[in-house]
Amino acid sequence: MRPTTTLFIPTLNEEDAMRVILPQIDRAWVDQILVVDASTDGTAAYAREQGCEVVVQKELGLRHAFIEGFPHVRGDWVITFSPDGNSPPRAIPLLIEKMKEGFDMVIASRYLPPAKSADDDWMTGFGNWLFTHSINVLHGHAWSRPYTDAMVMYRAYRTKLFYELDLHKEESYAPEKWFGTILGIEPLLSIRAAKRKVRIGEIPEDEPARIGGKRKLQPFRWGGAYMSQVWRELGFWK
Ligand SMILES: Nc1nc2c(ncn2[C@@H]2O[C@H](COP(=O)(O)OP(=O)(O)OP(=O)(O)O)[C@@H](O)[C@H]2O)c(=O)[nH]1
Ligand SMILES: [Mg+2]
Repeated sequence: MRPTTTLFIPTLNEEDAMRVILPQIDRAWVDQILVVDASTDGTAAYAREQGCEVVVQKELGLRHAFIEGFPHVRGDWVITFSPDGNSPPRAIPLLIEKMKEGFDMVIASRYLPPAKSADDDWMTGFGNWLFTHSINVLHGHAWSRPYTDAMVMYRAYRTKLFYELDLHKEESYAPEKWFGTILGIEPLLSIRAAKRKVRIGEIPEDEPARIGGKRKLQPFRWGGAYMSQVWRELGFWK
């Protein structure tokens, strides 16, 4: 039987962008579209109207969207997708094709030529470079086929990987407390996938600029907390 795929879309007030992006997604590409929503605008109503499943998030923060949403994922594979315009829908079938080659995770890299990010400023560009290379060097991914983008949300992976890497557990995210923030899951996913030596592939994909809405990224808090995670993982979690 062919593996099934869930498109996983976390949303925090992204109605403007969702109205542009959702119609570009061919429903035949995936088996389930799951929107995990924390919005106060019309995002959830629009997603329902478009036939998506909507889970309303209880605890705010990006990683809680994943922890609360994952039990609703039915696909063997999950594609995590930013609906703000940063994830071009055309890569959905390309990620699935690449997964069929036998990878556990395939990343839509913004930094694998010829891809480019139009959403980066100097700080996110430098930050993403620094984190990606720190993970490659410190977590042993440098010598095989290094990540070119360990930070991006847009990627496909075996749904079970989320649990195998203990990404559903509170203790995995402890450094966020020191910085008074709630993190995303991608850096830790990339670190632990490298530590476990799972099969990781990449395809190049551009990151267009965000459409409408507001940026939620907290560069300093997240930067500090992510860097703490990178170092903490040297000793924590085998
Ligand atoms: N459900 C849910 N979605 C969130 C939350 N925080 C952010 N998101 C969504 O996750 C996606 C990615 O957001 P972020 O990684 O925070 O980045 P961003 O705000 O787009 O910032 P840049 O892309 O760097 O400009 C966007 O669609 C957000 O709406 C949250 O607490 N809950
Ligand atoms: Mg974005």
